[in-house]
Amino acid sequence: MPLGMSSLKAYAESHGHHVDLFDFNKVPEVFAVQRAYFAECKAQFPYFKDWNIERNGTEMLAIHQLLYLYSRNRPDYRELVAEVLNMDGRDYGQFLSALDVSRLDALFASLYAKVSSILARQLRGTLYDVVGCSLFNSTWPATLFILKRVKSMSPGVRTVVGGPGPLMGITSRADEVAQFMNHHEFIDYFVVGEGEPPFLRILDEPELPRGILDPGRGLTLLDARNSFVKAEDLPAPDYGQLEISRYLQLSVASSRGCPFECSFCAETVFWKGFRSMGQSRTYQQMDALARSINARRSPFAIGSAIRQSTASPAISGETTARIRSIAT
Ligand code: B12
Ligand code: SF4
Repeated sequence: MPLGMSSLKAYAESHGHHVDLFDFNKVPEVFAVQRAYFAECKAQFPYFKDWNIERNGTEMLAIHQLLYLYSRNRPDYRELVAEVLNMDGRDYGQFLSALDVSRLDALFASLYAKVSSILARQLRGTLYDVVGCSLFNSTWPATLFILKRVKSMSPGVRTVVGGPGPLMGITSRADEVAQFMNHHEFIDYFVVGEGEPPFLRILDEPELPRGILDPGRGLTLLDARNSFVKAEDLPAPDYGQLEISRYLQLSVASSRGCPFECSFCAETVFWKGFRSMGQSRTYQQMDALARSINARRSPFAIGSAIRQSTASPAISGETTARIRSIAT
C-alpha cells in the first residue's frame, strides 16, 4: 500500500492543495509483467526457483530495466544483462549462452508501452502543476521513465522524486543525490527524508528553483528532532482514488523514524528522530480506515519501526480488544 504517497496527499490537502494518486502496480497488465519476468527467468535459469526470486530479485529486475531503458542499443547490452542476472557469479560463458534476452526485452516493451498509454491518458484530462513519483530500488527505472515522459509531454509541469532512493538509499549520501540530479535534468526536485514539508513548499512556491530539498542536512539529531513534523500535525493517510479493494492490506503508520541509531543504517539519517503517533491516534486511524471500507479482514498496520507498531505488546490490551472487535 503506498502509505508515503497517501500521507503526502493528506498533508498537502490539509494545507489547501488538491492531489490525485495513481498506483501503476495496481494496473493488472503492469503487475503481470513482473510475474511473467520472474517466470521467464526461472525457465531460462531453473536454479532461480530455489532463491525466492520474486522477492529477492526485485533489485535485479530494476537494474535490468534500467539497462533496457538506457543501454539496449549498445553492442554489449546482452553481456551487461548477463552480469546483472548472474547473481551468484556462475560460469559467465555458460550463463551467457543460456540467456535469451529478447524474451525478457519483449516483456519490458509491453510494460513501458502500457505505462506510456496510461500516462498519456492521465495527463490528457487534467492540467497538473506538479507530478511526483516515489523513488525506491524497485521503482527507480519506472520513476525515471515516467518523469522523463511527463517532462517531454508537458514541459511546464514541475517534476519531483522522494523516498529512500535507489541502491538501498542514496539519500543518506549528499554527493550521490547531487550526482543523480546532475544526470536527470527532467527531474526538478529531489526531496530527501520526510516528505511532507518539502512537498508542501514545492506546491506553495511555483518559482522554487530546481534542486535538492534536504531539510535535515546540517542539523544535529537534537535540532532535527525538535524541528521535524510533529506526530500530531500529520493527518491520517488519505487513500483517495486508489482502488483499496485491490490491496492485500491497508496501512497506517504508528511511528516515524527509529528509536535506535545503528551506525550502518540509513533510517535515522532519513527520518531524523523517532516520533510515535501514540496508541489512541493509531487506533483511531485504524478504526476510521476499517469503517471507511467496511472492513471484514484483519487490520494490519506496520510502522517505520518494529517498536510501537500496532502488533507490539506496547499496545494496551484494551486497544487490542477494540481492534479485534472491528476486524471480526
Ligand atoms: C512497512 C515496510 C514494508 C512492509 C509494507 C507493508 C505495507 N502494507 O505497506 C513490507 C514488510 C511488506 C515490506 C516489504 C519490502 N520492503 Co519494506 N519497508 C517498510 C518500512 C519499514 C516502512 C514503509 C512505510 O510505510 N513508511 C512510512 C511512509 C509514510 O514513508 P515513505 O513511504 O518512505 O514516504 C515518505 C518519504 O519517503 C517521502 N516520499 C516517499 N515518496 C515520495 C514521493 C514524493 C514525490 C515526495 C515529495 C516524497 C516522497 O515522503 C513520505 C512521507 O514522509 C520501510 C522503512 C521505513 N522506515 O520507511 C521499509 C523499506 C521501504 N522496505 C524496503 C525493502 C527493501 C523492502 C523489500 C524489497 C524487502 C524484500 N527484499 O522483500 C520488500 C518489498 C515489497 C514490495 N512488494 O514492494 C527498503 C527499501 C529500500 C529502497 N531504497 O528501496 C526500506 C526503506 C527499508 C530499508 N531501509 O531497507 N516493507
Ligand atoms: S531500523 Fe533497525 S537497523 Fe535501522 S537504526 Fe532502527 S533498529 Fe537499527
